[in-house]
Amino acid sequence: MAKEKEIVVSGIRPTGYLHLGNYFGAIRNYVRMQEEFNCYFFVADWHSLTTHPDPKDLQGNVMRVLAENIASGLDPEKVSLYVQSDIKEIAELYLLMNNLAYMGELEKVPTFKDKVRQQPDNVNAGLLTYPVLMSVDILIQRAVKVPVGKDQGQHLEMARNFAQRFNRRYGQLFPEPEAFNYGDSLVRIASLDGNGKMSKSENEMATIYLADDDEKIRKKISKAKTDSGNGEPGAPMPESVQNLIELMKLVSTADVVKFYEDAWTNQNIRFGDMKKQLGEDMVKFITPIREKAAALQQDKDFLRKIMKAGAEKARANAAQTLQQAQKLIGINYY
Ligand code: AQP
Repeated sequence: MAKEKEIVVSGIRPTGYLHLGNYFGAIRNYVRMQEEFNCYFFVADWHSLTTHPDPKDLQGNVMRVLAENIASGLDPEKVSLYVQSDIKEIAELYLLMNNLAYMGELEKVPTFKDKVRQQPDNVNAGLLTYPVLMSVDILIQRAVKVPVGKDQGQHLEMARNFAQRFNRRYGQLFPEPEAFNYGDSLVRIASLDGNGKMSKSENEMATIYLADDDEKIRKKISKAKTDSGNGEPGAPMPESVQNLIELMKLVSTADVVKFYEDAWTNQNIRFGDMKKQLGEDMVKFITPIREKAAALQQDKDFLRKIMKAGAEKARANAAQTLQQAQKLIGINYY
């Protein structure tokens, strides 16, 4: 009998336009994984509610995330592509799991502490229990691998803790999921202004979106932070230059990368030329994805059909897990 494929889960919040961080941290791995694994990929609409998105924007954002994933190479025939809120079983397991999550550990999560700093007037309970919901998204499908960027590493550790805690208290049910990336380490795409990572909700000019047009891509890269000169001989490459080289490694040819790395070492790097080259290579990379995503968004019925089919498969699998969890906890009266 053929060996059963390992289960993979990952989600993206519909909080704005997808960007290079989402692509290289998450989607690129999804596309490769769809060939080898049993994949569940979802749009995390419940997760986006912590920041109170305008109800009239939400649907368009969900559709765009679906379209951009498909345009990036995800095949809805091979994976189950769904929207989180279509899987009501997640909400029930989240309620159950919240009883195994402790205030102290939730308050210590760095992303929670960041949000408290960024939005002190909106420190809601959903924000605090975000890692519990995220863990349930993964555990309910009994996933063992989770393709995510580096920013999510700690949340994965929490998912393993909750799985262990449940298994110890009630009996073995959940495998312990691991963060996954095809390279040696998890990816982090830095923001172009050198402040933190590219992200949907922050500094538009420092983040390259999959929906950006050619001119915008060129302009953003031309304004990226670089050092003013070549630095002292033998000086280590500053982070801002390293970040551009890292982007080049993702979209340019090996020759181009080597040319600019050598130019830095030989102290004759010209940042203007480097950014122009990177701008052109980035345009070539993004244009086909942007165009395909735009066309897909014109066909809402097609996207709805995909979300519905994805949800059916994801619900069937989630319902089995929830039933077992209820039984282990003792909530099985009939
Ligand atoms: N810069 C990044 N580098 C590598 N991976 C990244 N991811 C996000 N940013 C980077 C990965 O993308 C997946 C979806 O995560 P998300 O929906 O939380 O994306 P976001 O852009 O971080 O979202 P927001 O709404 O802008 O959130 P904030 O600003 O709060 O971070 C994940 O796999 C993530 O690792």
